Amino acid sequence: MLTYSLNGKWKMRATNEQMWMDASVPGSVMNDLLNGGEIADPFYRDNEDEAYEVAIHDYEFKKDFFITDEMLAQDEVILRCEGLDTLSVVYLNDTKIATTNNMHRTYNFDVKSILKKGENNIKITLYSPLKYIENKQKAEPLIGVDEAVAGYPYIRKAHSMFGWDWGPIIPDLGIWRNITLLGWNKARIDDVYIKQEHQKNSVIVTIQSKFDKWIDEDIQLEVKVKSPDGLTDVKSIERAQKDERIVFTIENPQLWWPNGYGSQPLYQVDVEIKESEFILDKKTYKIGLRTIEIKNEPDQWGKSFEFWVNGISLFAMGANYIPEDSVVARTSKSRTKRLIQDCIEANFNMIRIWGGGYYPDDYFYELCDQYGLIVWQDFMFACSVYDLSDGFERSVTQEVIDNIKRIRHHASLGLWCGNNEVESAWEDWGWPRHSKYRTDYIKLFEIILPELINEHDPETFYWPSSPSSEGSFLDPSNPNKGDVHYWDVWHGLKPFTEYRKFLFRFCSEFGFQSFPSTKTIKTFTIPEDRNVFSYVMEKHQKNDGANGKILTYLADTFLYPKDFPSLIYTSQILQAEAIKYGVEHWRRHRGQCMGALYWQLNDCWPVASWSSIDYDGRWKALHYFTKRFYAPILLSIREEKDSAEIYVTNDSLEDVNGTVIWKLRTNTSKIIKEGKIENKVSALKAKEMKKLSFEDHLERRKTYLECHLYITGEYHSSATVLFVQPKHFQFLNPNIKLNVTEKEEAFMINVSAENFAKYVEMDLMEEDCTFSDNYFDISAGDVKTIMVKKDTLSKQMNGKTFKEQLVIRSLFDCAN
Ligand code: BMA
Repeated sequence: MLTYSLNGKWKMRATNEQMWMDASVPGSVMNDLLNGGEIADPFYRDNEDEAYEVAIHDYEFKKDFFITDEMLAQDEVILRCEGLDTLSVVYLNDTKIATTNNMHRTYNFDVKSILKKGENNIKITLYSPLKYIENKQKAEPLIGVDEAVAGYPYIRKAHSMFGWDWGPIIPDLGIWRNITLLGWNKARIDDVYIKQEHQKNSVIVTIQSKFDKWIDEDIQLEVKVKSPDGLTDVKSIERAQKDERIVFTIENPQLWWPNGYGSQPLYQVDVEIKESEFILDKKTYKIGLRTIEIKNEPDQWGKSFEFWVNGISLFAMGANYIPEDSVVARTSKSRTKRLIQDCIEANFNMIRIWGGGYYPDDYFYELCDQYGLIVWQDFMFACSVYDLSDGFERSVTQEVIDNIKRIRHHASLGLWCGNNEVESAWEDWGWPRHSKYRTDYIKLFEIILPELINEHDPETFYWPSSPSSEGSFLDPSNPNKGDVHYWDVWHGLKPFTEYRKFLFRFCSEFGFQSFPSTKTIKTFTIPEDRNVFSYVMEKHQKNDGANGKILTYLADTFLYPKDFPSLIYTSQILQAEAIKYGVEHWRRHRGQCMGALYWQLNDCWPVASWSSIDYDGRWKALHYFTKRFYAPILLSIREEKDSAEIYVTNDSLEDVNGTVIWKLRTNTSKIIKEGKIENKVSALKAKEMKKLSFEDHLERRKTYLECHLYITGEYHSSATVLFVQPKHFQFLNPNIKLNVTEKEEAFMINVSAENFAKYVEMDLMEEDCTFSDNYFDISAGDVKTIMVKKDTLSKQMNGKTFKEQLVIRSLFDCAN
């Protein structure tokens, strides 16, 4: 096979302009305009408005390239476009070769007869998505979310590019993925499907390969399977037919496990077609040997929704993923890698790719395979009504086939889901019951998509919508069946104590907003903007009135913050406490509830949102809390007015002996009462260790309960609870002390306090780093050691020592 990449330098201009400017592919118009200094950064202050102007125009991209005889001599030559965003016409040597309308598709165009020896040129015209949807919407309006430009459901382009309740309106356009010429001689591999059948101590792996050939001679098919230890097994067929199955039996397989349950060994599968030792075409896949099943069965509570991996029930822990950047060309492998590593660091075992963005790149799934993150993959439909015209149906059918075939072999792929919130929207959002569109819904998500899954990836479970109970508009938000999106806390303004009223079977969305980190805010504001109700701060808040909502919740919980940074900090603590409240409750009921995926992991620009990591990659308090509340073994306290139930949830594969040492303490950390509880906690179970009653001892406003968990004698983790809202607790000045020592690869920080300190935050003045723990509580007399690995430091320390850069505060400091 011959490959000729057309990525790299191109020229670009608006069709109403004369001058061509430099462009880079993969990329986009916005990206090129930014690089060329033609527009200001759309993420800065209120520059977003200018982005809209950009997308009103049509653009053309062009490139000259050189073709050799060798390429022309191939039997087949195609132009492969892995991402055209979105409405395009493609010309090769001034001949129109295609019209496209779906950014999610991979297009292959036969170009053999159009290419010529020597100089060739390609031109791609991209038409304004805004003009297109405006016209469509005028003719026949379709319902969608209010924050996005009306008419977006008409175009197969990431919905959130038109705006969302966390995203700016930047409907960029361009050649957003690889563009390549591919040539084959004699034969080429068309499709490879890998199937696993798990038996007692072996896995039967069937590799089904289809190929095309243009010669009469025999073609040899060779398949190699390389184990994680490097042992290779080879099988071949001398006179291969166009559709062949080769079967390997792998004895004593090394199973792939999600993070927290085991390791992630990967096997490599190489498929080659040859003619007398000459390789004509080759494809390589990395696979993991595992089973993933979803138990969705009637039981005493309703209908379960549980992931089972290799026969083990898994409590799903993770978050919802949205596109990483509103200017897609600014994403990078290294940023994605860091994000996935941050998930692992916070003990995730699952990530849900939300249906309003785009299908991630291959490397996203490769990282999930490598680190053990199960992918819940939505198809790209969300919160809207769709008109299943013939053209739309053809386009999404091909989109779905392209993406199933691209993604299906990944070990991490756990589930395909039809859409985000379309079924529940039809039932709960008061949409007019338009029967043609309701029928279209059933046809697309309950007939066409499951049939396509059945044909191309029958091993993977298909779920019609998130949330759903049984499909077919049958009570999709039923708390006792299937998955649930729970938004009464936040959108419904209910207090987060409300989470405890529900034992959902699987909560695939629930969330709470906070502001991004102060350092991130500084990147898009000038000092006068730094007030949460300023024009610029409200511009960077896409959920209507939500800065006020944060303050409403804050008023219930904390004292009025003394300054802007204190408000940012308390907003993050509030968010972290809210999500922790829900997750700990659901994990205490492992069995009935089997998953919690909070909304949302990341941001696509600097914004106030539900994310736990902000656009600049900074961990909010929530991400540090997540690391604790998603720990495989979790100590949690269910406090009531004057009592507390102590729980240990064991999501490891071993039974453990847990010892909890508890201390009821005053605000000076003086111990009022203490005790020890010992109990065995079985693998994959939650246990109430003990209920403590404190009626006689509780001076509520200055008493807290602290628990330390030891597993087989070794310290594991701690937790504290108050018995009043923090705003009413009588905190004393903790006078926190730090002692820093430098080791070869890390800084060690010993933290101590004179009185009880809550939510101790550590930060560096200018730089960034990851702390081994943050936003923790500390009692007087204790020393807590925090580690900062030097390789997590963002850059040089500007002449200051690490200690000089270190800043610390606790809740006490925010109002004093
Ligand atoms: C969920 C998501 C998104 C939305 C989020 C916050 O419903 O599916 O559509 O951004 O809530 O409102």
